Amino acid sequence: MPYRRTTLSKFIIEDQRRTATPEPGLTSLLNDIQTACKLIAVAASRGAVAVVGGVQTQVNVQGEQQKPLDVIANDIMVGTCEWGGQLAGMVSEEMDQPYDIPALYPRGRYLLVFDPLDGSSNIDVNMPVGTIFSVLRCPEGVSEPTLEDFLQPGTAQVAAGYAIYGPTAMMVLTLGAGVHGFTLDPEIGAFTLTHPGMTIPTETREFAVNVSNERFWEPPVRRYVDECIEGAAGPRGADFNMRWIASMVAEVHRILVRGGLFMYPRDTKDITKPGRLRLMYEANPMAMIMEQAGGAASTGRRRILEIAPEGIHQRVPVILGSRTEVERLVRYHAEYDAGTDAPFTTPLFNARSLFRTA
Ligand code: AFP
Repeated sequence: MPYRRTTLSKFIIEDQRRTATPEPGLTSLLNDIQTACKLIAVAASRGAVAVVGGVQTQVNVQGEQQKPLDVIANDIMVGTCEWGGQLAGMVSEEMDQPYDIPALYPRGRYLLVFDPLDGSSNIDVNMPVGTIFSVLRCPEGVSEPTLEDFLQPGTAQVAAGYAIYGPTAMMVLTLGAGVHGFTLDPEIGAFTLTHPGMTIPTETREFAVNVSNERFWEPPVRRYVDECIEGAAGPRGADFNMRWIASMVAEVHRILVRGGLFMYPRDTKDITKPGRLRLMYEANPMAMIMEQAGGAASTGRRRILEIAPEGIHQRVPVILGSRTEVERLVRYHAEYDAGTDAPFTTPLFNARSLFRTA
């Protein structure tokens, strides 16, 4: 009976009743975020029939040329969440500096950090994109947050989640007690609980990485990918499958549903960037979701959630997904750093290790 379904709004209210430490205002903020995601879902679904003429795009703070939908999605997130009285400030991938809540609106006790449209290079080819968000507490007594007030580790997140705009629009959310998925029911315009208690299989035979960057990777990453590609004939003794959608939200969602490993590791392609993905509004929210679902998220050397941010647009290496595979990669990095990693050879990428080169 569809009217018996639990909507996201009902779920959040009931969750707050259950928790020993309710977060006043969080329900209202999360409802504003879901409204924004519904609006972005409509904008994304309209594609080329939505005349987006007149949308001013520019090269953003990331050095990336914005798509019109990047701008539209950012405007929707800001305009939907700024007025409710729950936020003291916002940070977006699309805005150089933190966004101050206009004086005409009351300020609240939370900070919202988000990537309004992740995977936007997929928009023109009609592939899945998404919105990623992270909710932090504004420091006690602060109503005019500075940039430094946003620089909190991922362990400080109150809530984290994403919306994925694919064949169906879904929201996946964690409030610190598990991960739950909600599917947008277009007939009633509500996200309804369809995936309660999502957990990631600890084992997997599927990995996702942009292999075109192989020559820029560190040896432990090459070792891991080489072994996956060697499959049953190699040290892993099993064949692996590979995926790469170039949309982190889609990769993470697939991993939540069936397990897997996703990584955008450190590479030397641009030595000024320690990774491609941003800590505050991509790595941290996804890392919280991974851990809450029984997975793991690491830079290869550090638990992502424990990193002390140095900048709101800071980039980090990201390795996340099924716990045993993340732990294997962490071990490979440790062995490499200690100079004890085993020699490995593979006909695919030639022989490379600390001990042999070819
Ligand atoms: P865009 O939002 O610029 O498309 O970047 C998406 C992303 O940050 C992440 O979602 C993908 O996993 C990754 O970049 C894809 O990077 P490559 O284009 O280098 O494969």
